[in-house]
Amino acid sequence: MKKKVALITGITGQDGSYLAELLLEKGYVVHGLKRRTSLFNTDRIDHLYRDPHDEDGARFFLHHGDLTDSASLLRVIQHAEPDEIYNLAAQSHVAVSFDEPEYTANADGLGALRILEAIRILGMEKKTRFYQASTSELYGLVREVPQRETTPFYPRSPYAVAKLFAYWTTVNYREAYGIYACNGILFNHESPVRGETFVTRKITRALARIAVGLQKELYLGNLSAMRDWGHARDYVEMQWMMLQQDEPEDFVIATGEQYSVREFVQRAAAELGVSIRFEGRGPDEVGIVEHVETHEMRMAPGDVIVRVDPRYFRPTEVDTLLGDASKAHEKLGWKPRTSFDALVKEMVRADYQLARRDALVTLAGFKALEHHE
Ligand code: NDP
Ligand code: GDR
Repeated sequence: MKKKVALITGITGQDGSYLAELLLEKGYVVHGLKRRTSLFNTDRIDHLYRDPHDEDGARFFLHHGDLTDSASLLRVIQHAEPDEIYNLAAQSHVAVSFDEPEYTANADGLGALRILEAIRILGMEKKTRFYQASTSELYGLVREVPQRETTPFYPRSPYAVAKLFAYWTTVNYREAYGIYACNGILFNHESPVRGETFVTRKITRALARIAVGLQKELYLGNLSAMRDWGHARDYVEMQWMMLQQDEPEDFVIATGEQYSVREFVQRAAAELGVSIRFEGRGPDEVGIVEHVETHEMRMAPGDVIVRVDPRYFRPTEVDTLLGDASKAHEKLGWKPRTSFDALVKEMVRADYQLARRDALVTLAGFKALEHHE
């Protein structure tokens, strides 16, 4: 039987790496679109890559291209002839989208349109299925709790406005041209390979580095923001499931549980055996170490290790998000497998290993060098 072929944009990102792994496990031929960068950007997928010179039957291919460059998209889609396209590429940082609104609109909004147009221009409307990485940020200023597929949208950032354009373009191309095109409205999902500037990873990485003595404090923005956090590994499975149905539909993917940024900090610290209490309000709030269980930690009761820096406040904030994924559960039998506690534990453990390695190199390594001289 002919192997299914998938094209993943954003393959070098968090979700791209988990999805590529899943599709390769399922026997797919996987093509990925990657940007040209001055430094290597394939850390997350290096373990999947096989040099085509070394092996017959390689099933994983990378192509240079960019969502802002129609010609590159046309070329790659024409070459790969994919049965499924997963459009995961985006300037995905909400705060950065306030600094780069035009670029964000171009990549995140028009990017989806360019791919859908390429499918049309190449006459692949009946062959190629399309997944659009839509987001809970579409709900923004929430009008209903919890948020589901029918909840009205109210985007609160250039990122969310761009994603709104892509959402409706996907719906329109489905209705106008009969393309099998779906939106996955995914709530926040994290993992040990989450980008280091998103709040969960920023927290687990910083606490781990404070624990080994590489850093003193962690600066955060709005500690009261509430999010519905799941695990990326569980969510990419749903991206695939959405493209295997008889009819294309849009689905919310979420855990149905909500925590604040402050609670995430406390849970992550607890994983290291440290309890933290918060004192003060607004920009003056601080996180203070209350108790430390093990001698290994470079922290002591009374240490202030978390501070608020208003630089991280957003011009318009999304205060609270909570998803209702019952449609995905009822129609596709999907349920998240990883609990909040298990997610935090996995992230903290991974970052603690990295921090210990860095500490060894930075502290012990330099000492060894000095000794040598
Ligand atoms: P990441 O930021 O980790 O990955 C984004 C990917 O897009 C990277 O591979 C990046 O390449 C690539 N990219 C960025 N700009 C361009 C461009 N102009 N052309 C081609 N590629 C580009 O995001 P995630 O994996 O977390 O998210 C995947 C998708 O899902 C995104 O569209 C995001 O907006 C959306 N989403 C994410 C959620 C989450 O909680 N993670 C929730 C809901 C939606 P490079 O490596 O070179 O930077
Ligand atoms: P979000 O994720 O904006 O929800 O978008 P992020 O982790 O950046 O922020 C979550 C909440 O935490 C607050 N916050 C901070 N955020 C960051 N990044 N850094 C801080 O120091 C900080 N302090 C507090 C934020 O204000 C916010 O309320 C993510 C991205 O993956 C999007 O691409 C995706 O669409 C949505 O999730 C669903």
